[in-house]
Amino acid sequence: MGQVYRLGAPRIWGMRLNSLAKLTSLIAATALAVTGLSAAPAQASGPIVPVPDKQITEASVGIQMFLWNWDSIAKECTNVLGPEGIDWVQISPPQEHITGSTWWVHYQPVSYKLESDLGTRAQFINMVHACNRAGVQIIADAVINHMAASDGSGYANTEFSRFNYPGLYAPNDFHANLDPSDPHYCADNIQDYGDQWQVVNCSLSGLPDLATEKPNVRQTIANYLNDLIDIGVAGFRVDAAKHIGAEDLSAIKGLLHDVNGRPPYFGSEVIGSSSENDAFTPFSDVWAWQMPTDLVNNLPLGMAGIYSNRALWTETFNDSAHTITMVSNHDTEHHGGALSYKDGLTYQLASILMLSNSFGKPELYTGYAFSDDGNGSPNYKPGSDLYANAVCPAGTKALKPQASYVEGTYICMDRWTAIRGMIAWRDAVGASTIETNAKYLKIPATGLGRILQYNRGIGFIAMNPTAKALKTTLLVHEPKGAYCDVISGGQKPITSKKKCVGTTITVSATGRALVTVPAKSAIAIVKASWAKLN
Ligand code: AAO
Repeated sequence: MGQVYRLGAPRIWGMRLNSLAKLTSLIAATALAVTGLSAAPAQASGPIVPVPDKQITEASVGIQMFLWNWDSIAKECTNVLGPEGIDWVQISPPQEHITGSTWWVHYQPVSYKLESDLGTRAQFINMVHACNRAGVQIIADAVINHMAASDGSGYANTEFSRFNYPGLYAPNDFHANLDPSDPHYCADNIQDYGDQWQVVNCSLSGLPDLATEKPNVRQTIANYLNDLIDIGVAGFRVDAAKHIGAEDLSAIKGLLHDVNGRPPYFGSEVIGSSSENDAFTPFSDVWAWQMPTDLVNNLPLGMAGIYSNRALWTETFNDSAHTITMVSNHDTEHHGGALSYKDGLTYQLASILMLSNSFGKPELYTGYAFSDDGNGSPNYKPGSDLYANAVCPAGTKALKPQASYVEGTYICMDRWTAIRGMIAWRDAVGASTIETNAKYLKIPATGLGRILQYNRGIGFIAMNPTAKALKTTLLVHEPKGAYCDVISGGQKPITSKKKCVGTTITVSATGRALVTVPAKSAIAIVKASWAKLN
């Protein structure tokens, strides 16, 4: 993690490779616009700008950047995400969608053209290349369980009807139109989520369910995903994976091109218990669905509820090596059931807690300020049919959660000082686990007013969920010296004049420090030259 791939762009025939890449992209974009993108792209020797050659592990940090347009993500990768050590970005679905101003139009595909209100194919390619150059992998949200629930003309003018997508799918490629004697035939919506047959064969909320057991359907989906891989996408968040089913999804994965000599990364969206997710872990990661609920129910009340009976999250979830931890995602933020930017410092603290824990692969979430769930982003300009570039809060307002945001402003939590500091902290502690010896791990016994603290080898953290700063002496178990707190000091907590940017924490020869842990926040130190003064 944290490796930044800043290869100077090599020259070919006196032309910088990135200029050549743009030119090639444009030619490819034109060709695909003409062909309508239905043919399987040939396995190239690899994308023009290679995918950063690293795997997503527990030492990695990812972020979902919900409804950021491609140009804005490209800039953020170069200026912020790459330099601060973000390893992967989950982007919104890139394919053509139904028209409309709600955010969820993106979850109703009408073709696999990379033309959406988030950007053109050329802009998409440019983003992937910019992020790859910055060392940030792109994980695309792949909506492949279903198509659109209506008839009409799509964002890029593709004419479609609910069960007919010229060049891609005919009516009998959907479960609802199979012969009634077919074991996969289902013309209804899912009525009972406890019935696995319905979950896989019937429709999710009226969205026409693709017959992913059919070889031609699998191949059409694979052609789309291979197109993304050939551009330089590292992997996929598979939308509604639960409704595709593990058998069909792993078969589709088997049709995909390799990324850096390995199968592409897969994260399967299977909302529910760990046992429901078990079927997907042989070939993909899954999310820790109980975590947002735990955090929203317990964190505002104190650390005890989260940690006391949960043995550091390992009981409820799938194994750490296959679990993506989360505070929120676009569904929970909009439909409810999780902490969000509206919870200010508590939301930030939940993200700090997630980043500090050795369990799972953390994924941060950042979107835009909204007042009405259904209306989508106010950043969407109906006249232009496009998302404007993401605008983050300006100046010092960009550095921490704000009490309120103008509607449509992007939250940009990747720019918060504490989050930048914690990404660096996690990078430093790497794969080391939490010292569970009671000497190193202090779990609050009950309720408010107690600090959760633990040591992860070369790093120590203490978190205070209460609304009051707590001044106390803590046994941090780090060597004597002056440390610069990364929560208040960020990714580079030492100034050029060898002073702390934020709080200085002095550790005694016995490993103790008198600290003030700010309200709804934390202190975190690392035994490394970039964060320790002496
Ligand atoms: C829109 C309209 C609909 C309309 C539809 C078609 O809102 O009224 O019928 O168009 O015209 C997004 C939006 C939808 C939108 C859709 C299409 O969220 O509002 O529908 O685009 O435009 C289930 C799925 C899961 C899905 C989730 C929303 O399993 O895959 O519903 N998420 C993804 C995306 C999502 C997207 C789609 C899929 C569709 O992330 O953004 O929809 O592409 C239980 C079930 C879950 C179920 C949840 C929520 O979960 O088990 O399977 O998710 O309920 O309904 C505990 C329990 C767990 C429970 C959970 C939540 O964790 O253990 O079982 O609590 O209650």
